[in-house]
Amino acid sequence: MKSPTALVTGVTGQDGSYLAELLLDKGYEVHGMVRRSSTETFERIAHLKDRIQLHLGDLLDQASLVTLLRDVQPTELYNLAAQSFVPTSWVQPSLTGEFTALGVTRMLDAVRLVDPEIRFYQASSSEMFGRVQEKPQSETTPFYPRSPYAVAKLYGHWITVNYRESYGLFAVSGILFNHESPRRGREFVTRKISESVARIKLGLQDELSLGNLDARRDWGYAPEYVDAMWRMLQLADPTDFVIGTGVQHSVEDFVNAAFATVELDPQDFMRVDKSLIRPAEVDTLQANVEKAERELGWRAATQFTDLVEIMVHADLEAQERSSRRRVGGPGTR
Ligand code: NAP
Ligand code: G4F
Repeated sequence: MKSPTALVTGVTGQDGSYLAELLLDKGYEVHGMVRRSSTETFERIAHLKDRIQLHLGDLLDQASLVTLLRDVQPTELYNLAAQSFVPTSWVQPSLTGEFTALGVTRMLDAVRLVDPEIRFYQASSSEMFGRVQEKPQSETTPFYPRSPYAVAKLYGHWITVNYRESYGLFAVSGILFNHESPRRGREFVTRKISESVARIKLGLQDELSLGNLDARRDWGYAPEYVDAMWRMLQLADPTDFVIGTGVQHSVEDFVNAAFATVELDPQDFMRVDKSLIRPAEVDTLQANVEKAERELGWRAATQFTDLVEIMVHADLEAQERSSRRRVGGPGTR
């Protein structure tokens, strides 16, 4: 029998790389959509390159999506591609809308036209809760987006629900709270902190500049979250889920835990940079994961302090590796 076939958009990103690993482990034939760029962005999937098949495609280009689905004939489609960095969405609001909002419609239309039996996962976000209307946030909490990114994600969420209801597609929206790992993009706050703390420990950097230290997030470990995505597509009927740990911490908590990992005092290195404060902030996010625990049998396993340690240790190793390639190598504070 032919193995199940999955297509992952955003396969070069944090989640795409972990999802590709998970699907390979489960015996899937795995295909990834990548967009053309003058330099390759395949660092996170370099170790998988002989086991997955990559295809050119872009969320901005409807024809490329239709052709891709015709060529790959997936049974499952995970739509993870997006402009995913919130601050950039104020600088490029229209482009963010094209990728992160209309890109979802283009993908759903491709499914509808090529093969409506394809099971479709949409990467929705807890940012949609924005100025939270209820604590903690569940699948029934009203939305109040606070950035062009969150507004675009909300469109992507509702168009997924709408195509499910209009055309009977097996289309689900996973409303995921922040999830992090050593593969997290360097501009997101957790990775910015873990990498800076590692560099400070090794004497390669003097200070860490951050914006709002009071923001609170529900941070989990990314490899566990891609398992929740897969579980959603195995259900008998399509339905949406909130995925998170149910526990929240502040940015300052993350800073303190990261410096504690390397036995340094944050007060000696921390600086607040007001230019990093956002035009409109999401102050607090915390997931209500009852539905996921009940219907998916999914629960976050990695605790906050373990996540911080995983990230700081990975960045220490990465910095030490690259320093060894430089003459002299690093010192240690
Ligand atoms: P990420 O690391 O930023 O990866 C984004 C991916 O999207 C990259 O592979 C990128 O390709 C691709 N992409 C961007 N624009 C594209 C376009 N026009 N056409 C094709 N591909 C495009 O994001 P992530 O953290 O893995 O998150 C995955 C998804 O989940 C995103 O949709 C994000 O918004 C959403 N989400 C993330 C979190 C989280 O905490 N991580 C929480 C909730 C929702 P390049 O390599 O070419 O740039
Ligand atoms: O790490 P962040 O940039 O993540 P944010 O904005 O919560 O968005 C991430 O999670 C969403 C899920 O809720 C995803 F949908 C989205 O794609 C992305 O993955 O910022 C977290 C918090 C913010 O409140 C921000 O103001 O950290 C605060 N912060 C303080 N100083 C900073 C900084 N954020 C960044 N990126 N850089 C700073 O220097």
